[in-house]
Amino acid sequence: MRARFLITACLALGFTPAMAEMDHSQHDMTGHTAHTGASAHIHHSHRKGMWMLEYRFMRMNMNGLLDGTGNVDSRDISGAFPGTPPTIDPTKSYLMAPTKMRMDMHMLMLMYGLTERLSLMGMVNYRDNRMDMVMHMPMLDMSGTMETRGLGDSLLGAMMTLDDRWTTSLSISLPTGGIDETADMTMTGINPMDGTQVSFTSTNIDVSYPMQLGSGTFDLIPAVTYKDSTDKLGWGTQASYILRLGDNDNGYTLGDRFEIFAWGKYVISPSFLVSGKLTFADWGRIDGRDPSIDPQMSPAGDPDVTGGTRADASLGLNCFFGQGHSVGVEFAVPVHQDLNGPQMENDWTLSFTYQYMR
Ligand SMILES: [Cu+2]
Repeated sequence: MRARFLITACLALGFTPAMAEMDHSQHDMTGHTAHTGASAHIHHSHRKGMWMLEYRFMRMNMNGLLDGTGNVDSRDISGAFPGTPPTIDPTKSYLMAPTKMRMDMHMLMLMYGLTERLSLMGMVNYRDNRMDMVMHMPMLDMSGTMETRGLGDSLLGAMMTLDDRWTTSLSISLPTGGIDETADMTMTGINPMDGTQVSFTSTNIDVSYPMQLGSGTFDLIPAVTYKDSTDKLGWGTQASYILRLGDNDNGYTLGDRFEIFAWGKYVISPSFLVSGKLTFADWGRIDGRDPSIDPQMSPAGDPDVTGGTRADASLGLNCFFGQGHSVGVEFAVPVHQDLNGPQMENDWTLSFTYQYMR
């Protein structure tokens, strides 16, 4: 739906006088090559003195639980005994389980071409996480939602063009995102005896790891990108690694993460390009644990069931308009997931990007 809306918007913009006067020599395929997928996180550098501003919105949706590659019912791994407060069912590992999660990220990035070969980059992001939880009790299910929001980790980086095809980059992630996030949650259910609604509210819950906003550590991110193109076609691959440095203040370290993706794109017209991408990511378990997060409360708070591998396939559409503006959408679905579970299963990821270069 959003893609259809964008196509319509792009077509409308394409017929404005600004487009007719556009200098096409400034907007050639090189520009398209550098910015293949505005929505694809592809590292690139800029000509000397060139600025780029980018806003990216990303929504990741998770649904249900996965152990290895197989689905797990929350009933099989979690449950409570009746009473106040409810105590964990001794035959289950956890008191509650997450059923759904939505992670929203708003990223603002600024790039500047320092020399013909070297570009600098800075990025801040704002996150908004929602997690739905269920607690199975002998007679009823209680469910509720937790939410955390705030500044995430920030990125500073440098990209170096080696030749027409190879780019390397080194970024450092600064721990500006919170790792002491708390949330209130009201759980409600229907009493089967009399049909009345029962509810209770817990306040200041130390939320589980996926609900925290940052890593709490300085992270080093080296990456290398290869790309090539003809007039109409482009392709390439990029590999990156997130190396977590030391332990955070709460006594744990998120797992390192390796990611590689390959993409192909087709230039439909000076204003449009479509792209396809295949991504493979592998990330490690959390090392250590935050003493204030109860590992038996929910699998999301258990460091032992973190880490895994995932492959995503995605389709993207980019549209260029005016003088240096572009918008892009990208939709990704997992084609393979193998998680140290039970962990939340990724369902889809949608991103929207606006870029301005001058
Ligand atoms: Cu850029």
